[in-house]
Amino acid sequence: MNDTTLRHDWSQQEIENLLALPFTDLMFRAQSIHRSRFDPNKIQVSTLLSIKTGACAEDCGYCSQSAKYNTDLEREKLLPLDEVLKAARSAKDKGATRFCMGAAWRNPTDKNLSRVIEMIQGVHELGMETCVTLGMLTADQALHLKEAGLDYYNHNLDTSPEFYGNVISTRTFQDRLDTLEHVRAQGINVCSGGILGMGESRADRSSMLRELANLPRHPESVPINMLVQVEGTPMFGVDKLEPFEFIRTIAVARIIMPDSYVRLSAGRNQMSDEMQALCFMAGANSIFYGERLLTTNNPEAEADLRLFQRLGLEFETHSELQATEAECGRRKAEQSEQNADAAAIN
Ligand code: SAM
Ligand code: DTB
Ligand code: SF4
Repeated sequence: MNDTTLRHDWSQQEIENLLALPFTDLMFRAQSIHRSRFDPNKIQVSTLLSIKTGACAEDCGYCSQSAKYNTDLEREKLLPLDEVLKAARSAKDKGATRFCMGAAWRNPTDKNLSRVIEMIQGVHELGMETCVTLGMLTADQALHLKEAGLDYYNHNLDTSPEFYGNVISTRTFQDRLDTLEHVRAQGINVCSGGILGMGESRADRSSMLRELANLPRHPESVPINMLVQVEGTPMFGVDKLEPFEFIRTIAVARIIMPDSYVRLSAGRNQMSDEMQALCFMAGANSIFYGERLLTTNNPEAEADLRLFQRLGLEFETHSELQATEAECGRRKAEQSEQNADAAAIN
């Protein structure tokens, strides 16, 4: 077995050992793996849009959109199709290759899902990849999304199973795994990661990464969010995570999920340029681009362009993205076959 074999049997200790490596050793390992799989100077770019904002029934302790907390947020009903397509066109013109639509739902109703399906089809026709994040899905709803041509479904594990109860009480960790299973069963690409800086321990960060890497197939996209502290939520004012610990976690995600895009997700607006550069060196190769995430601010597009220019980084084009996805998919399929053969022999 070499450093780039896709493994699904990581132990907690192995991951904690990686996180504890001397920083330069960890970065070197992550960067070496990154270079063996990806062009290290290309970054995949997605743009986010909140298609339904606020008044969510869940109690996620970090979230501005939960109806349980008083967060000074304007609620919005599901956006009309033309408004969504206008935003997608503008994102495409600015160089985004994927358009991600987020809705503050515990789960979509079938009626709402059909409206989202029109959005997915419209964005797809513009020549962009599509991603939606709508909360929990049934197997049947995942099938409808697949039939609509959805490329990615985002559903984060958020944190470790051990820390989960400190963050959310209205749905379980297992609920999340079930939704991911429905998405995977339909052959939709999985986007799943979590949030750091919620007061969790290093053991929790290891455990979350272990859960992600030990899924039957690694998520194609792994967003690592730094908590954006929102006034009025229970997580507001929690001790900030040490920046190097965040970078280490990105590096370990890169090492244990070598064929996945690792997204430096929420929280970039609170990071220095130097910290972001270290995240890219640690193997992050995807970002959200555009002034707004869902309800909070992201760096200005101009500022990102300047940073990219200073670092010699380029946006990955649509055709480059598709070629990389095909290559990563081929390796994953090959590996699954090898794993099945090995299991049959044992
Ligand atoms: N309601 C859907 C759900 O929870 O699955 C979709 C939208 S939800 C906002 C998507 C993800 O954004 C969450 O799972 C969480 O990981 C991330 N997120 C939300 N608020 C955040 C914050 N304040 N800081 C960092 N990440 C956040
Ligand atoms: C993900 O992991 N991060 C994005 C996306 N998936 C949907 C959301 C970040 C939200 C940050 C807080 C906000 O803007 O409300
Ligand atoms: Fe609702 Fe999603 Fe926010 Fe949780 S993270 S409160 S499910 S919008």
